[in-house]
Amino acid sequence: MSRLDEIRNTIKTEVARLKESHRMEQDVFYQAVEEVLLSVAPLYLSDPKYARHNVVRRLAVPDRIIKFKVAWLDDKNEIQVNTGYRVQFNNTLGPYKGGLRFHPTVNEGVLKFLGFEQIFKNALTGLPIGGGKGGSDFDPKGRSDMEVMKFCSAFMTELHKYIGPDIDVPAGDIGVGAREIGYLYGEYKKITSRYNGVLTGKPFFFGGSLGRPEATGYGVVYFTQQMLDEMDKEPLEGKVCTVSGAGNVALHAIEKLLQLGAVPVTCTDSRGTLYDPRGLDIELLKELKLVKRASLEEYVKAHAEAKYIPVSEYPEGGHAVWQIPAYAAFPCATQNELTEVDAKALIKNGVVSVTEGANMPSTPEAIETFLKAGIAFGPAKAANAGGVAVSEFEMSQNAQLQRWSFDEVDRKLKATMIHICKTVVGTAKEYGVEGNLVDGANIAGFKRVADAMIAEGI
Ligand code: NDP
Ligand code: 2IT
Repeated sequence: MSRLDEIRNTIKTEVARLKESHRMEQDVFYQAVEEVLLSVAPLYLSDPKYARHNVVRRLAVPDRIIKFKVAWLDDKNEIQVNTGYRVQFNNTLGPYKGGLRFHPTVNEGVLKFLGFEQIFKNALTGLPIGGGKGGSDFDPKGRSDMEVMKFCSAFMTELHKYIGPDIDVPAGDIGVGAREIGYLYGEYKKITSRYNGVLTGKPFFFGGSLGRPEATGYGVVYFTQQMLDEMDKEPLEGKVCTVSGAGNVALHAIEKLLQLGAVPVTCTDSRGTLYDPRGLDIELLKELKLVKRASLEEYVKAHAEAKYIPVSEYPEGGHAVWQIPAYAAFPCATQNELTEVDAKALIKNGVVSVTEGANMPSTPEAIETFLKAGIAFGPAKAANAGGVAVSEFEMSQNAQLQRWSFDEVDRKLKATMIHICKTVVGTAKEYGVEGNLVDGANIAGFKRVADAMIAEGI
């Protein structure tokens, strides 16, 4: 083969790889779409108007996808280039609302799945917010504060054109916390000279809401308390719980579980699982993950009774965290992190409830396994809606130039989670799928958006 043919072959292989990865990118989006559409079949059966108005087609295509280049200078003065996105999915119920994710796995398909889920989650809160999501393939891990700041500034240089308090209001997600939101907001103000509620999850001293950092994790636990009550199961007090993730959602779920007298014994990061059978030391975890940004392995140095299981020792097709016996499980890391293998292990070990803190953490096979076994299963779009609900409270406070106390926010958050749980349980019953909160959440969220879309015309 000539050198020229060799080069052509390499190019062909690369194009095929790109094509395949583009196709696969969308898999996670269609996984989310299929789940919602299968759930809403009873609604379609009950009222032909949804088919007549072609609601599915109109909901499954985002209003627009904004994709842009983010060029920035790293600490070595070398030029780095990332891709930025904002998927403005649906604004029928209010301004586009949803987080920004900074993670190397971010691509259009991931953000479409997250934006699609966000429409129904936001609808379930009963608050006036539409659905959107954005982010970048930028990896904040190992980057200095200055590099994160420079990236955020470059990202906002483009994003500011498309957002606004009554247009689209981004917030945090994986890799985006108060630090990143602070830098993004600083740049937005510099460019626009506006001081408004364009982002939520802001640090408290420039307009953030008390209770927003805690909201998703606390909300997940409030939802679980209500779900167990509705399903006549024993409450969480004194019960062993397993949690995955070690970020914003996981740490605050662990904190609330400890406050209630439950015993959370695990958390995970991308490198491994930490298991402390006596119950986790939340102060140490916060110090390690939120301040030092260190590995969970460090925890064992202070608590010799704890065990660290690296990813290399995970079971085939599963994850160490879900092999540990628990009364209640809380997947709070990322999508598809709880597989059928994991679901079977949890059930074998007597799990009673599973609540999704992350977005779509359970695979479709795992969900089916839980539902068949009669496990109380709290789906993400209902159970983790506390974060976006308090984001909306932040928008309200900003619009009125007011500040609510932590207790007021927490009270409203709890009321919202109870309302969502009752709605989802009630909807499942009304549509003949009692106890199936996946269908209950999808039908209730879908119906609210679909009815409003129909009322708006084409
Ligand atoms: P953080 O960035 O604060 O934490 C994410 C955690 O998950 C980290 O411990 C991270 O480990 C781990 N993780 C991320 N990706 C992977 C992976 N591919 N494999 C294993 N572990 C991984 O994010 P959040 O806590 O904010 O978000 C967690 C989940 O909750 C996401 O699904 C998010 O969409 C969802 N969510 C977040 C809300 C919020 O308000 N923040 C609201 C509702 C849902 P490591 O540190 O090693 O990367
Ligand atoms: O997935 C989510 O709900 C979030 N990342 C929070 C979105 C928000 O706007 O607060």
